[in-house]
Amino acid sequence: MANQYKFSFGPWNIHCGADPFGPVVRDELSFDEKLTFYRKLGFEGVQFHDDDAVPDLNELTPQQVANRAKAVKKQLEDHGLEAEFVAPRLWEDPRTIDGAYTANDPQHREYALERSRRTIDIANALETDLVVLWLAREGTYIRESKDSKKAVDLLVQAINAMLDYEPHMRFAIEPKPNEPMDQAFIPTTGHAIGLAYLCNDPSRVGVNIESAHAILAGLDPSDEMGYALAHNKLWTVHLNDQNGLKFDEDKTFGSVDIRRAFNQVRILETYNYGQNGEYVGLDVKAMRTQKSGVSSKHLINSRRIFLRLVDLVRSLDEQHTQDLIKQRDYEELDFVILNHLMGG
Ligand code: 3MF
Ligand code: MG
Repeated sequence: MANQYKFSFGPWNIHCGADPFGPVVRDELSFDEKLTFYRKLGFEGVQFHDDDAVPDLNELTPQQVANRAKAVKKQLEDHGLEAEFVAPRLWEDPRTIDGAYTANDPQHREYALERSRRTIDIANALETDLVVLWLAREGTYIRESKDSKKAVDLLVQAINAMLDYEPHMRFAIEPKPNEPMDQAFIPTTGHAIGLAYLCNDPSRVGVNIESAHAILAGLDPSDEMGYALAHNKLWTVHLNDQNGLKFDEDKTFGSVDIRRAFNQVRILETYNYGQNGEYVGLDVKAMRTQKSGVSSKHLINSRRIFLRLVDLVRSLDEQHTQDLIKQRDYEELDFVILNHLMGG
């Protein structure tokens, strides 16, 4: 049976184009307006930051947070959508300036944990069993400011506390080597999976692999996916593209290196990614130059490119490929792949 893929994105992927050097350039859409886009664009899963679901949650009691999240669950149902995951937004509060779970101030670490408990409550109310941990500020601007051995111990303690808090929840770490930090403590898939095995219930700790994050670490995203698949820990993906080592660009999937994108789709397809309900998540950003009204093309195009690449994976002459591997004729294999990608 050929794989059927389900697609997801987060409300932050429809945005008004502000960057660190300039203000918004497009109309801001409300959360409810954004929800109307999903089905139209071919998506059924919504990825959430905790405060995408419950704005200003720090001002609310845990019961109020859960009640508001339940109302969002109803909103999703009205649109024929489901929540894929919820992620704690641990990088904007003054108490996470020096990191969240690895902050040097114990009160700030306690804030991060309490906030994460609310994230888990929201995930329960939205009826998803997946929390994504993008460890945005768990790292350093200068090496001497934190102890990297202690940082790993603190991350394990924090994840253990979350595992204890909700015995059904799974946690997918989203590694990224830099930005906003100079050096992140969990920069790659290998680091994330190593961390998973240090936790009390490794079967509930996996990864979310983002193409651009792997590229920023100088790695091939499809190899990172293969590594996670070998550990049964690839629970979601953030597909996009990245043009070299610069700021995190979140470009349309395949737009920089179509062969690199092909190989990501190929490994997902080969190992039946999605068979346990995993989504194809697209963490892409529209260019600042795009006008209001046409600012969701990056999403529709990323999905189209993914599906075109699925067709190319399926139509590749596997027998021929295997014969060339047997003969060790990798020059010819190189040509066969390029020719296939060029429609040959
Ligand atoms: C940063 C990211 C984040 C995460 C998101 C969900 C804003 O580079 O990729 O997107 O994906 O926070 O975990
Ligand atoms: Mg991401």
